[in-house]
Amino acid sequence: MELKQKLLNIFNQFKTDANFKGFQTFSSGHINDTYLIITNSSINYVLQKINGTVFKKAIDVIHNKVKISDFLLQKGVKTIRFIPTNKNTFYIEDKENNYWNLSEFIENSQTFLQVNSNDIAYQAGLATGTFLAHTTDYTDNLVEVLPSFHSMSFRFQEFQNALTSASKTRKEKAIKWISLVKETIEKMMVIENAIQLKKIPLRVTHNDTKISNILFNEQNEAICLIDLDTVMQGSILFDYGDALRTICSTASEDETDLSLINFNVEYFKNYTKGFLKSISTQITKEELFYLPKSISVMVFIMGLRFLTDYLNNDIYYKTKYSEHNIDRAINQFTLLQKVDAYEHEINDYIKSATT
Ligand code: GN1
Ligand code: MG
Repeated sequence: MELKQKLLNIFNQFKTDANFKGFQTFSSGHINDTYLIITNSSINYVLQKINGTVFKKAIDVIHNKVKISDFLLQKGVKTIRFIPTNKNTFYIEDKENNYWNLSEFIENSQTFLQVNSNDIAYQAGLATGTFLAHTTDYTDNLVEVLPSFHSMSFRFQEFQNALTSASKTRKEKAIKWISLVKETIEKMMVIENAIQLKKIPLRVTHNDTKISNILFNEQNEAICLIDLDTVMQGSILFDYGDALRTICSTASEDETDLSLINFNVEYFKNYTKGFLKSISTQITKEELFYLPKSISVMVFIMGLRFLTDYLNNDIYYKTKYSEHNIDRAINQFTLLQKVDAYEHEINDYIKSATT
């Protein structure tokens, strides 16, 4: 069936007063398929197909999102609003067993793939901190839709499994980065170890705070976090580090010219300022202590995941060419070196901002 007809059919099963006029594809996500549905009414919509290979519990993903959205909306906090179906569920299952959900598109909004000003970095910090500050007292159950999502030991195990079955060609191509992972992994366990020792609490976290998942208005003020697919229990250190991973990189995740990749320390300071402002009353001393380390940990884990997918012949992330995953891994490992070079400045800034 033609895509337009398919989207129209799915859209019409949701409860709206609007008529489908057309659609646009959002292409920045690596997992799900997301479309802007343009209607004849004042509201347009975001229609999303959940990738069932990655998200085995697609219905739970949608339920988690709706629960968190309801919780925030009841508090008067701006977030995405989900639309029920004519059968009063929040998902449609199509003939190919894919699950779809619909939310309102927030008009006059924009997202960025990269940051280009201190103000945007600051606003992004406010948005992440605000989300975490408002979800910290959420007590209802959330399904762990992707178990061990940011667990370093789990990701390392997956990497080792991939190594045993990887093709010779791909292993050879990745040899330098495989060694880097093996040499660095122990150091990168620092946050997971602190969580296991119960030094770091688990809270509701977003788990995918890259800059393109933060919505801004036309004045470049942050509106809210979007892409609630991975909201589940986690550490705020994941969200802080993952956000800085994309906010401070001077190049996109897909950049292959490594000379363009650096760590923008001014964006780091501005993001941190906004983040700490919005979460100052909830963040613990221990969490503050581990904030600096979370940046390199999140950059590393993303490099590790891209590398693992390359060794697995690209079964997880969407790729546009055969070396795409290894290029992304090299990009992240290059960024890691840049982050390390700013270690002292990062430590000093966080210390001064919190004492
Ligand atoms: C994936 O699909 P998307 O673009 O929202 C991934 C994140 C990674 C991100 C890297 C469920 O997110 O963990 O940080 O790519 N999501 C999942 O860009 O694995
Ligand atoms: Mg995501």
